[in-house]
Amino acid sequence: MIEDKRIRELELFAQEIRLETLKIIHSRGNGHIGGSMSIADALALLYGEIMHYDPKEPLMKDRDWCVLSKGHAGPALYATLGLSGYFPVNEAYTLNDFNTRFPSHTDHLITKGVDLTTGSLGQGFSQAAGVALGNRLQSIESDVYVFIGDGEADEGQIWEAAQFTAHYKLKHLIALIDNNGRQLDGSCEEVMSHGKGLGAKFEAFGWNVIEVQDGNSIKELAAAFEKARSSELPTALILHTIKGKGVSLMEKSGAHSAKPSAAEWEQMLKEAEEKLMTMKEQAL
Ligand SMILES: Cc1ncc(C[n+]2csc(CCOP(=O)(O)OP(=O)(O)O)c2C)c(N)n1
Ligand SMILES: [Mg+2]
Repeated sequence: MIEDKRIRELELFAQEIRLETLKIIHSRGNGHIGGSMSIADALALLYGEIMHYDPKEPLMKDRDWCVLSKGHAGPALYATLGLSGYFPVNEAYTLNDFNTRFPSHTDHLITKGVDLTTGSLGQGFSQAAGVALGNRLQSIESDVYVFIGDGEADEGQIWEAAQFTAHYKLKHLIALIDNNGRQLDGSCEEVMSHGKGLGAKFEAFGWNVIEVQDGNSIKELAAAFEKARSSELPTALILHTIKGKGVSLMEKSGAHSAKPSAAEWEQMLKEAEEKLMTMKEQAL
C-alpha cells in the first residue's frame, strides 16, 4: 500500500502534469484539453510510482510500456515524460509546429519515451496486446498499460483486441478505460451507448474488471492497481473520470478539442498555477 504522504506527492505531480499540459496546448492555442486532463492522475501514478523505466534508455527491453491508444491526449503524455526526465518539458511548447518532435497525436518514431504510435482510435490497444504477447514469448515480465477512451471503445477493433488478450490470458496487460462519459461531439450515451456498461462488456470478454469510482483519485487508483496485479487475467480498470478535470472552464464545457480565447487561457493557467502553489505550501 502507498503511504498517505506519498499519495500527496503524487497528487502534486498530477497537478504539475495538468499545468504543463495546459502550457503545451497553449503554445499551439488549441487542442485536446479535456481528454488530457481526465488521465493526468493515472499518468502521475504510473510514471511517479508504478512503472519501471529509464529516461536515459527509453527502449530498455524490460521496461513497462505505456500506450496511449487515445492518442489525441498526447500533450498529457508529453508533460508526464518531460517531468519524468525524458526531455526538458518546455521542448513540447512546440506542439504541432512544422518539424516539431511533439505532434498532437503521439508518434513513437519522433518523441523520446513514446512507446507506440497512436491517434487512429482503436489501433493502440491492438498494438499493446501484441507487445504483451511478444513480451511473454521472450520471457519478459513487464507490464503493458494502455489508455482507451470510452468513445474509442465504439471501434470494433477494441473488441477484437479484448478477445485476443483474454484468449491468451495476457495478465500483464492492464487497460485503463477513461470512462469520462464524453466523446468528440457529445456524450457517449447519446452518440453510441455502451448498454450495460464497459465493465460488463470486458467481463463478458473474459477480463478481470475493476471499477474505479473516482478515476481522478490517486488513492483509489493505487488500490485498484494493487488488485490488478494479483489477477491471472488481463485487467480492465474502468476509470470513472471527468473530462477536463481540474480546469473549471473545461469541466463545465465538456469540450473535446477546445480553442479558448486569450482571456480564457489566462484564467485556466492562473487557476492551475495557483492550485499548484497552494499544494506546494501545504506539503511544506
Ligand atoms: C479511427 C478514428 N476515428 C475518428 C477519430 C477522430 N477522433 C479523435 S478523438 C475522438 C473522440 C474520442 O472520444 P474518447 O475516446 O471518449 O476520447 P476522450 O473523451 O478520452 O478525449 C474522435 C472521434 C480518430 N482519431 N480515429
Ligand atoms: Mg471520452
